[in-house]
Amino acid sequence: MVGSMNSGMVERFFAGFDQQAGFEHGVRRLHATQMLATVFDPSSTNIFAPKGTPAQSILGLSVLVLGICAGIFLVVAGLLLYTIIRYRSRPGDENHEPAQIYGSNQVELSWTVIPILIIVALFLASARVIFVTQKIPKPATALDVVVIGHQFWWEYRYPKLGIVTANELHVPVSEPTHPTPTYLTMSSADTDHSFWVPRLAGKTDLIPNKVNTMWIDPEQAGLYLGQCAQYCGVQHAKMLIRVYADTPEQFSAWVAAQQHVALQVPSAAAGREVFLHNACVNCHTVSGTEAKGIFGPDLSHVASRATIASGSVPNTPENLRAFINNPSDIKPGVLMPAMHLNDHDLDAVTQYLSTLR
Ligand code: HEC
Ligand SMILES: [Cu+2]
Repeated sequence: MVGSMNSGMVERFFAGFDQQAGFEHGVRRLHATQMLATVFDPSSTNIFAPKGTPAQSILGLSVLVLGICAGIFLVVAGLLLYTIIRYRSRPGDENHEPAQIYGSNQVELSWTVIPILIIVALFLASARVIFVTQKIPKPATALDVVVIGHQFWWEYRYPKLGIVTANELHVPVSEPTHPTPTYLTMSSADTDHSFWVPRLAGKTDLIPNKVNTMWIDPEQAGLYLGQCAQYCGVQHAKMLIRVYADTPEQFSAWVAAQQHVALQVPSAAAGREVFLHNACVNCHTVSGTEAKGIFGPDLSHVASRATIASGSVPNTPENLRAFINNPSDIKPGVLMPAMHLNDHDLDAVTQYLSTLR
């Protein structure tokens, strides 16, 4: 079936799925034969390639459920096929009524009791995975991160480290011999969101006035992609998640850089003035300045992020400028207004933000 689809169709079909992975690998042209490769691409959001304990146990459960369902399918479809062939209408059957059967305790009991047993087994298996995942004691080496969902971006706070950042979550890789899982304490500033990084764990909803928790323990360094999995408004689709599992050295370097007060590069003084004299300061924080807004992402280290606007576009000077000029061009429905800066101010503020490493 796949082979008969023309490759243009396949490309268009997968262009959406591959948008995020595209940043890392350059734009790829997919052909029918590459389709499977894409599905199993390690950087994709493939639920069949878990790299963390919760995702691993969910996969185990999924395989069990899929196995049981496949068994049921084979039995039902097999009986159906057998009946269709064995009892099909044959020449000479026209004037002949089949035997009329009313009620059979044996058959009725079996088709009531067997499904109940199957449901109970599936229920117990699911409950076990949920309880085991939630019960695992939190090691003293665990990292705590507060996650706040916003329309349409993620706020990450590391209370013990004094770090506030957005959209790109950095966590240490968790070696089985020296587990350093990350515990996420989650809530929402506005509406319901859902944090889902399929290769690391299941979904957890972020609900206003309620605190939910989950943990992740990526066993391999690298980038894990995810997505807000609860429709939260117009730009829900561009509320992407990027989890960077850093080696211990990378992680301490990242922490040290984030703990620094935002740089004040002399050559960016003009852009800093533009930023500080516009409404930007009401919505954004830049540490060490009077910009203390909390409605939008913290920009103290915005240049250290690989993407802007919650993973929508790579963080290049062109994209940064285009976004500040008219955020809706990149993210229609975004809650940052177009600030109508003139070209000179736009260039200056872009240059300033590019220095905030
Ligand atoms: C009314 C509040 C508001 C004002 C004013 C505002 N912003 Fe924003 N800004 C936001 C919100 C909300 C976002 C998050 C957009 C998203 O990704 O959905 C954002 C995102 C950004 C981002 C992307 C950050 C990231 O990490 O993804 C940059 C850069 C930015 N704003 C710069 C500016 C500049 C420069 C100004 C002033 C010229 C400004 N903003 C004015 C609310 C505001
Ligand atoms: Cu959302």
